[in-house]
Amino acid sequence: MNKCKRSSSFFHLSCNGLITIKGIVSAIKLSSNPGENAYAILSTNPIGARCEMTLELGDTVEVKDSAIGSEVLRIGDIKVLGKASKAEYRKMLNDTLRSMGIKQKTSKAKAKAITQWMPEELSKTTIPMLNDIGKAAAVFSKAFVSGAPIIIRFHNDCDGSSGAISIYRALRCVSPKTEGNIRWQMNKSVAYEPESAQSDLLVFNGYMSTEKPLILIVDFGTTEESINAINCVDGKCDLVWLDHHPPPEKFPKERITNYINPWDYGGDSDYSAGFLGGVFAQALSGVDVKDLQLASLIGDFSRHADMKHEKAQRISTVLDFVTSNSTRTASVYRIEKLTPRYMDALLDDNERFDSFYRYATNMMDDALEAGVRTAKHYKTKASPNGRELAINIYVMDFKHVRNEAGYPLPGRYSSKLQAKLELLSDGETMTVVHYGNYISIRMTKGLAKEFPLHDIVKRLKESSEYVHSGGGHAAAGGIKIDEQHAKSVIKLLLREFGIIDTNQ
Ligand SMILES: [Mn+2]
Repeated sequence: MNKCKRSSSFFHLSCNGLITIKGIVSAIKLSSNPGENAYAILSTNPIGARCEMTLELGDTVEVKDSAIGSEVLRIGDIKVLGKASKAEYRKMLNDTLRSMGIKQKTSKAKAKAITQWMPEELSKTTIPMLNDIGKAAAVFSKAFVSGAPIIIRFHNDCDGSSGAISIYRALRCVSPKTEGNIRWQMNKSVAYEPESAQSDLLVFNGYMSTEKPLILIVDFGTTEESINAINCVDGKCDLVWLDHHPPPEKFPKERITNYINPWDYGGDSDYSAGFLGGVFAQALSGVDVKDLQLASLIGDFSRHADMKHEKAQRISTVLDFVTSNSTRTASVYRIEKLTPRYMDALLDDNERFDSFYRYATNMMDDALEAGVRTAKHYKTKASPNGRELAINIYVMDFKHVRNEAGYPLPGRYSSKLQAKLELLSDGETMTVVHYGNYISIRMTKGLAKEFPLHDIVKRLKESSEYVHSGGGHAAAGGIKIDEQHAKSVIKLLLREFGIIDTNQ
């Protein structure tokens, strides 16, 4: 189902009549025992293996074709020919990228294949982006084919994971025989945290590589809270960032090797990060990931979402479920390590996929029912800019739906509950779900236009010491508060909308 171009490799006939392939040692995963080192050998048929002899970075080697694919290269399988010059290395890198069909410039035909099926607004944002996506894909590909360590951090939701799976599929097409030195890390925080940056650098310390290590971030981190982490990795690796959250003024884009955000190309947050990840994946390999792109729009409640697309809708539910899943879930649905490989296999296994879908749907339906039943409903009016708005505010305590399985998670649950409450209310609607030290807020677009979440958070921060920070999109986000003072913060929030008598 995933059409992709396989790479052709250039074999050489060496003087003793054996078919060999020439390559350059481009990365070494160091082990405390050098005999256990793992090598990446850059060639038009990239090799990843351990070796009976110790190799050095930059060694030009000749490997017997018959040994390619084996875990350990035996002494007779490989010969060191000498050190590669810079020019030889560059040539090998470029030949490799070319043989895999990776180009920095997106051809007209490729641009057409990427965009022609898209809804007009999404394609309008995508077209001016393709140049920079191509550059980012080239930076990424160089690290990938040369085996430099790469850490891919994706947000733990449908949007982030659909982006990651798309990229995983693209890489499987680019290089079916080696996965490079990639680590996939689901990121639970909305920021790129300094601790994560430290841990990434620690991983990189375990490698030597001709190309810089690389961090790829998908669907989170565009917030001032990431600045420390950006400072921490600055200059030590390349940073490729695919996100769609609105960039705050002080966000240091210029320090990020390739920062791609639809906001900079005439789009907005309704252009989901999974959709963007899909475009990136297509730039890498031409792989078809439309289902995942459509699922990401549904998962992130984008206005471009096609809710009638059944397959995408199901994918979105299952990805939402597995990314929220906790180890306390019933054993059949328990997930130990959530990687794109695991998720891709799940999406491909019809029977398991259906069973996950039904389980998740039932749990969500029960939780929504409990939400509608227990939410407190306040009605109010506001006239911003002379326009009268009827406003419904629903306040709900997440304890009524929290369960052993950890599904649904409060953030996405708030979005679903908002959608349900919108249908039950006249006028504009806001859903406020509180749990622990967090208040999650969702609004209709009309309400968010007049009262963007950032403004609400700012005003609450000014009037209460219990409000620590807040963020997200204009119509969806959250506030971090003092756990003991949730009620008083909600009271203040309601007061902002003229609701005084709250019995909160
Ligand atoms: Mn997203």
